Amino acid sequence: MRRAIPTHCVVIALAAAVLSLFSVVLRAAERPNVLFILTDDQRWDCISLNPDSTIATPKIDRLGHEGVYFPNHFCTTSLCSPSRGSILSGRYAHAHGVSDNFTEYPADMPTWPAALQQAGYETAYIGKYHMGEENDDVRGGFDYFVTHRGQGKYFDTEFRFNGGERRVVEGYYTTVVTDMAQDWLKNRPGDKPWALVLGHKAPHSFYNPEPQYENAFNHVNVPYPATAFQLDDNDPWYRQRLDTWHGIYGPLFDYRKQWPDRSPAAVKDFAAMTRAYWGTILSVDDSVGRLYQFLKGAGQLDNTLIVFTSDNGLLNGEQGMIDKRTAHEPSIRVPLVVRYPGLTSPDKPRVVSAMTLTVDFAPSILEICGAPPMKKTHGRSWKRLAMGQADPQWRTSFLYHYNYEKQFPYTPNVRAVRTGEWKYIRYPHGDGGPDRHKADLFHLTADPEEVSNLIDDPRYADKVAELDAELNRLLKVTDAVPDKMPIDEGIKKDLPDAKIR
Ligand SMILES: [Ca+2]
Repeated sequence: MRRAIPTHCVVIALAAAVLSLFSVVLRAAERPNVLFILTDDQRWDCISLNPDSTIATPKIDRLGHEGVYFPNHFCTTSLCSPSRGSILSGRYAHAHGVSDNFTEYPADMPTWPAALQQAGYETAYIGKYHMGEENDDVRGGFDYFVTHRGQGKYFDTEFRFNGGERRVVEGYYTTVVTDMAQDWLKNRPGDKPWALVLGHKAPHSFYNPEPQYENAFNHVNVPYPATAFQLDDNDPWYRQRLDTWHGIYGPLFDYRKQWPDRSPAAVKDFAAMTRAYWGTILSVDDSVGRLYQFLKGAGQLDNTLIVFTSDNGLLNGEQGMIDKRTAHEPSIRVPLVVRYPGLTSPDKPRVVSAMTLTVDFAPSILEICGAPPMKKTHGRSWKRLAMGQADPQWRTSFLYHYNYEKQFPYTPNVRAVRTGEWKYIRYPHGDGGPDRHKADLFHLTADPEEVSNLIDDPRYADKVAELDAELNRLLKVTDAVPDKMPIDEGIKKDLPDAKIR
């Protein structure tokens, strides 16, 4: 005959079990691992959480279906190295000092991985780092560091391992760095929490998809965007750019051999380029799926903060432009998806529509990991937003800036303010005198494709004055005054040096 267990014993046992479970959850919640996946030049509408996406990215989407999707995430400078500097430091480019693609990240500038390392994390960087064009040395803040010089290649890149030997690793870049990430996670000594930044080359130009995805989009018709032909109310520099390295009639990263070509038939080159760009992202999606399964198998999926994002967006023909750098939406909008059950339960996914920025990563990640915040950052932690709590102090506007590059003379200096409804873009000459290019004013909620420049319409004079004052305020609060920038030497037809393309 079974003996009845006294009720109070059951209650005590249950309470103990709940407490122990609670403490496990609490420990995990305090010190999650961090997997930060950083792609290069991926547009915000090239993940299928975005309903306008042509491509399907089910593995990236799954992070959002089990976590938090930020559809209004932006970079503060749409250029690789300055943006990467902002992602690591939480500061605007003028404050961290990486002002172009040839500048090293200052050795004494704090980073969130270094802050986690100091807080007891084991840290690693694997893949494209790209601050300091030819430097593949180990950088501060990382216990393990694998990178390469320059942009890397889609096939057979020469990597340098922890500052030691350089070795060509055969295979497709995206697959190779995913293998390296898994190897590091498998063979890591000790039981510290870890933080790994995985830097992809994809989908950066020149686009070379994996053979299995070379023809994945052959069936998709790819016309020029309508906005490419609606430039009458913009400053002449827009039209001067059309035939250049960064223009829609230009060489399109070698997809067009004879250029400029303004004939309608030349759209075939544009289509081929676009399909290749999309193809490279399919391999990134596979990589995300592999890492997800790996973490799941290792029992680490739910105590890891997974962040999927990119350094900047990409203009793919919009406004007649190829590449990035300008303040237009396709250039500054970036995907951001986060999965961590400490923020939201996987069965309660969340969409956070607030405007988030690259400079928010440092404060957000450190707060989620329970590490002390860094000083002098310009961003804000979105932890509360990701947990579904209101943050009445959240920004309603932000500063975007870009400095003219002699090496890429296709974009003027840019100083812009974006709100939820408006965007105002100035193109200062750089000598402190009056602007020589006409500004842009776009009413984003009515005109999301930025077709109508309202700057000359007297009905919006008050709005321009208001946004100009807000731009000046934002420059001040981000420590950008005096606002130094190069002299704008104009839009040029010259090709950039072959080594830095
Ligand atoms: Ca980039």
